[in-house]
Formats: sequence, structure tokens, C-alpha cells
Amino acid sequence: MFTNEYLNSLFETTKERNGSQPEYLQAVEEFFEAMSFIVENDPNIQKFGIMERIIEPERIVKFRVTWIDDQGKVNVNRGYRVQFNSAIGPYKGGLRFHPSVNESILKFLGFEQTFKNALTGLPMGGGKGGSDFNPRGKSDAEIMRFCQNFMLELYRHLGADTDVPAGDIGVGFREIGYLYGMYKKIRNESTGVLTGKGLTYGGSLGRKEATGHGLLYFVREMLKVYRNDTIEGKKVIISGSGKVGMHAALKAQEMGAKVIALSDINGFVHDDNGLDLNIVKMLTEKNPEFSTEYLQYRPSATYDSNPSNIWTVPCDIALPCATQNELPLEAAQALVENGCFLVAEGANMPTTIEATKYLQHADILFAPGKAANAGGVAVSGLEMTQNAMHIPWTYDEVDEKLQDIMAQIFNKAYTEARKYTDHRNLVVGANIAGFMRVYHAMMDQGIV
Ligand code: NDP
Ligand code: 2IT
Repeated sequence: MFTNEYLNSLFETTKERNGSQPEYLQAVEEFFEAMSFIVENDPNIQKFGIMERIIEPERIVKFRVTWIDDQGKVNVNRGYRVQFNSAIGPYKGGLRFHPSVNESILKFLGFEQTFKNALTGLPMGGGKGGSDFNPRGKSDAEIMRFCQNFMLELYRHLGADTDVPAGDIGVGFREIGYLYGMYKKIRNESTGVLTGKGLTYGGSLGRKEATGHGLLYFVREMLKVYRNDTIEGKKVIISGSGKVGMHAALKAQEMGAKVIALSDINGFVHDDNGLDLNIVKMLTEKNPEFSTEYLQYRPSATYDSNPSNIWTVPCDIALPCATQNELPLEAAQALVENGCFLVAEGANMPTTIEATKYLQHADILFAPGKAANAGGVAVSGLEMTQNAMHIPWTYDEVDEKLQDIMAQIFNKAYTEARKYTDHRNLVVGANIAGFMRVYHAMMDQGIV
């Protein structure tokens, strides 16, 4: 499977030990493919068990969360924190509240986060957590009670220099506020133990937009370096109109692109002349599922109730920003057939391995999430810095740093890609660049 025997045998063992965790195995497979380019030339990787250690979370905490709904009924959910790797800094990564959450999904996310955080150049290790709690349709009071009970368990594993969670799917300002309020009450301390906080109590300007904006800054570098081109006038389609997708859309428009299709869980809307993002924004602020209502305001658009069909819309650039494995092989084939020339992942692992390979073989420019969506965690790192200094930066200061970090991430991935394989292979480049930093830190710190 891989060109290296040692990686083949280790992957077999990993499959045996984690047979029921497909997302985690998928993330390891993509990583091992990239590692095939370097393990043979560096015997220390094998001798010091670097691969064996780096694919194994340092710690997984799993706990019961009990909460009472508005009808007085007692509910039980599962809470998790996967503390994946702390070689370069405190564990750092989001919390996801979604019914699909399980150990496989959180392990894949924590694993990817380790390399993503390394790519930012900031001192952050990798972690991820969350719950199978479904926030959809819950009242504010229910969300608050759930968050408080979740934190009643999680707090003992956190700390500004130990583990610093943030948001992810289903966790935004509101949830971070409730989680933070409970942490502060239990610990009696105001440290930056969560990022993505509200601006009145230690949050950073620019954090809510950071992943989407960072994604567009990354795309800007790709277009410049590979095509001597800009995004101006390009037709862009975006899946997911949540925190990442919405800000990616707004930034793409600001940079002169035309956002022609956008999806949510109920379908997607398409208008070849460009969607009216003010209407989308107004609708999503009331109700995250905007797609069914958009046509009432802009009847020139079309609506399709299957969100996966968005990939059949002819476009120049596709930005998957919803969830893992949302872009399978058939979608990649449709994109190529319809003239798309660039795919950049705003979500984590939205493209399946087969689809990624298909796009790369078809010479489509492809940006992996661990590089292209690192802007969110990068600004989380900047939020930690501001909290530690007790001084906030302006929006422009944060944005300038974000632009610089995204350009540097592109350069690191591009440089490694050029060194080891095709200069367009940013999957290999990003994995190697992220890995190298974690690897060297692990070597320096001995066998722990
Ligand atoms: P949100 O919960 O804010 O938004 C996700 C959106 O995607 C929701 O509107 C959801 O709808 C929708 N969605 C889910 N499945 C589909 C689907 N199959 N087709 C279309 N839409 C769908 O999450 P985020 O925006 O924060 O996260 C999105 C992705 O980006 C995730 O992969 C996350 O891990 C990644 N990411 C997030 C970062 C962050 O800082 N927030 C940073 C880096 C990556 P519904 O709510 O109805 O289910
Ligand atoms: O996937 C991600 O990078 C995030 N959800 C953001 C993590 C963070 O700590 O800001």
C-alpha cells in the first residue's frame, strides 16, 4: 500500500488495534503516505518509535454528562477530550457538539490538529473534544445546562498551559461563554483557558472570521504561486454555511470573487450571477438553515434539496467547509468535468482519499485542511497571547498576523512538496512540514 515496508506493517497493526475507527484510520493513512517520502532516509524515525508514538493520543478522557431538559427529563450524553500530542505546547483544539461525535472522529480531528497547529509556527500541541449532544432545537437554557455539566467534568483536565479548547461544529460564542463561565466559577481564575471567547471577556477580534478568512488568504497564495493569478471574477462554490463557510463566502466576495452556490444541511442555493450574501447572512443569523428560505428574497436563484449536489455546479473554485467526507469520488469527478481548477478544504478532511487522489491526478490544485483551515487555530493562539499579556490587539493587528501566518504555512507546505515530490502536492508538503516540527520537539524531549 505504501512504498515503505515499515509503514505498511505499522498500518496493519494500527488497523488491527483500531478496526472500528474508520475516520481515524483514514487520517493516519493520508499521513503515512506522506511519511513514505521521509522515513527511509531517516533511521531515527523508526529507531525512536516516532510513528508509533505520534499516532497514539497521549491521553483520552471520556466522561458522562448528565443534564435536565426543559421538560424536567434527565438526559445522559458522552463527553470526550482527546489530548493527542503536547510536544510543542499545551493541547489545543476545538470542541464539537454533534450527534455523530465518537472516539474515531475526535481522534482523527486531534491527530490532524497536531500537525495543523505545528504549521502555524505557534506553541500549541494537538487536541480535540466534544460530545454526542445535539444542540439543534435546544433552548438556550438547555444549552447552558449541558455546557455547565460538561465543564463540571472537563475542567480538571484543562489549564491555560495544559489544554485550551475552542469551538468547532455546534460550538460557537454562546457555548464557549457558558463553558467559560462555569470554568471560571469552579477554578476562581480568569485565564485564557478557552479561545473563541466573547470580546467583552478576553476574546480576540478577528477570531470568529479567522478560519474562513485564513482559507481565502491561503487560496490567494496558491493562485499567485501556481497560476500568477488572483481570485477576482472567479466563480466559487462553498458547502456549509456555518462559522467557516459563511466567513469564507464573505471574504471571497470581498476579494472580488463571485460566490455562486452555498449549502446547508437542507440543500443548496445557486445563482450564476452571484448570491446575495447580505440575505444569506440575515437568514443564517435567524436560523442556520437558510437555503429553504433564500428564494423568497431572490427568486432568480435555484434551490436543490440535496446538499451533495452542490459539487455538480460548474465553478472555478470549490471550498468544502461543512464536515468530514462530504466530498467523495463522484463529487470530485463532477468538479473536474465542470471545469473546477482549485479545491481548498475549509473543513477537516472533507475530501475522501479517493477523491483527493482523483483531483490531484486531474491536475486540480488541492489544499488540505490541516494547512488551509489553520487560520482559526492560529488566531486562537493569538488570543492566548493577548490573554497572557492582558492586552488586546486591534482587528487590523490580528488580521495582519493571520495573513502572514497563512502565507508562511503555504510556503512551508510548498517548500516541502517541492523538495520531496511534485511542487503542487500540498498534501505531502503540509504533512511533512507539520510533522518535522513535532518530530524534532519529541526527539529533544527524550522518550516520554
Ligand atoms: P458550524 O457548526 O458553525 O457549521 C457547520 C455547518 O455545516 C452547519 O451549518 C451544518 O448544518 C452544515 N452541514 C453539516 N453537514 C452538512 C452537509 N453534508 N452539507 C452541507 N452542510 C452541512 O461548524 P464550523 O463552521 O465551525 O465547522 C465546519 C468545519 O470546519 C468542520 O469540519 C470543522 O471541524 C472545521 N473547522 C472549524 C474551525 C473553527 O474554528 N470553527 C477551524 C478549522 C476547521 P447543521 O447545523 O444544520 O448540521
Ligand atoms: O479544527 C480546528 O482547527 C478548530 N476547530 C479550531 C481549534 C481552535 O483551537 O481554535
